[in-house]
Amino acid sequence: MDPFITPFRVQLTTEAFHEFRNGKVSRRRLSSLSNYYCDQEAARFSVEQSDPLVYEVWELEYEAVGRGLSFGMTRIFPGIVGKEFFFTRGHFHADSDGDEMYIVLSGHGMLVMSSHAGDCQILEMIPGQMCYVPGHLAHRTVNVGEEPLVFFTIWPPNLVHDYETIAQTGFPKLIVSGLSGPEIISNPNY
Ligand code: PAN
Ligand code: ZN
Repeated sequence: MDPFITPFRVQLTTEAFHEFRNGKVSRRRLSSLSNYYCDQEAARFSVEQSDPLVYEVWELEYEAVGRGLSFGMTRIFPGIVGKEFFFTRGHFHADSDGDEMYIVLSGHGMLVMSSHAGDCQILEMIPGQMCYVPGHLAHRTVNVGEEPLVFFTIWPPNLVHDYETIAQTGFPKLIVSGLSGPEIISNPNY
């Protein structure tokens, strides 16, 4: 295999990533995420009604090449389960082995980060801004707006994603819809 990656460019839009030849796309409907939501009754009802598409990810990873930068585009649709806004599963980078950059393209979100010890930090996600995610913190993105939240992410190659820990514990904080907008509350199940 050619050890060098061929130069390329791509527009930072979901349409362009959709057309991207080498990337892979995954789509997550609520039925594959329902265990992650606090209000299990609301999750079950919504799955039965329409099983909405919560988010989709286009990504290109260079694991096989062992060099380069992996990158992806995520689009989270607007929506609510119980009082919780739609979110990504969230994960740790195993062995804290890679930082990541999130570049917000459109929409309004919250980036929830947590250490293994449960120290939680939350950044607002605003278009035109970049959020830096240190490799030792689990991260989940939440769409708190009425439009899709779209962001571009870049991470080092050979990074192992650990989903199991968050699937078991969740995050210490939840982002819920309150009377005057998004609110941060403690996760009663954490
Ligand atoms: C992101 C995420 C993406 C989807 O590219 O993988 O937003 O979230 P989940 O992977 O938690 O379902 C990233 O953080 N990559 O490392
Ligand atoms: Zn990540």
